[in-house]
Amino acid sequence: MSQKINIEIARKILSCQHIAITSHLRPDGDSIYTSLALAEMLELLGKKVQVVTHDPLPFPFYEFPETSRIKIGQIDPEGVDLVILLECVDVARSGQTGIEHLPKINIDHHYSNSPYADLNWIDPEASAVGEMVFELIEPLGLKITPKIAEYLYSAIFSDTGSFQFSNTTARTLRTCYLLAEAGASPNAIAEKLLNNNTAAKIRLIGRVLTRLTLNASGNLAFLAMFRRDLEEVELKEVDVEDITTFARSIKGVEMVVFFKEIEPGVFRVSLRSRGKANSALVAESFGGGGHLHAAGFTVHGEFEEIYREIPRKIEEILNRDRQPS
Ligand SMILES: [Mn+2]
Repeated sequence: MSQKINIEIARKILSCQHIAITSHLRPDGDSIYTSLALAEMLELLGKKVQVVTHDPLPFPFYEFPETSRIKIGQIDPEGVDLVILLECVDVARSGQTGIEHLPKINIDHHYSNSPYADLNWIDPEASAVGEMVFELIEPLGLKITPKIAEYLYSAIFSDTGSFQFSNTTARTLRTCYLLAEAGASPNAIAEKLLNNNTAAKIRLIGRVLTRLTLNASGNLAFLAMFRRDLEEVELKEVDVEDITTFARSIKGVEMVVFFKEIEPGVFRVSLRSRGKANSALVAESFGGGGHLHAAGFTVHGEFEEIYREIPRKIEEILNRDRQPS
């Protein structure tokens, strides 16, 4: 199945001249580096290429020189004969508004049942969309250059949480083996993507971690971050993932509940879990949503009250979910 569709997609790409590549709102390492790899591949074929994302790139990606070719905003449809959408469940997810009339290819590794493009390649078994785009190199008649290798490896490294998440498979490692052989440096990429923090961010994490609490049974960890924390270390934004990772590494902890003050009286609650603890189920019961191991919701009210009520309710939901039915 996937064998055929990648060849069909390669054929379509070869027949086009001016190709726009876009990905989803709030771009991440996979969507950014897969876009760059694909752009590199298409330019080797002599295509005219634009890479566009609706939203600005998050830290640390905007600091890397190779990402400066990504245009933030809308695709310029003038002369474009093909749009490739990476990891977009529908066109709306790309934030692009002027591309309805253009031929489209949809490449995604998230399960979906809305094949909205002219060619749709959905492979939920792939760890990253970078792992899928790797499978276009050969049908496009290309060789893996060191640059393509670096970009695709970076995409996969990002989306697998440095090969730690459950999406990491033999196929992932085989792909990365071939990319490393073609010139991607596992050490240089890990250094670049992981060890690029500012001192301010580490101080902030330190402050937030001093507030860590656990419930009586030790399976739930709670963290809170207020706007004054960011102000005091002179930071605007911080990646929630980096903070919850520490709490999630505690032995016995199944779920981390991270309260982040958005404005006075409004908190975004991020849930990160492992094993059977269902983050989506908890988030949905508070009007939010997400995936099994990562979800979130928003609450309004005084922090003291929220911090008394929410943990108790989450415990109830998880206990109920564990009852054999
Ligand atoms: Mn991805």
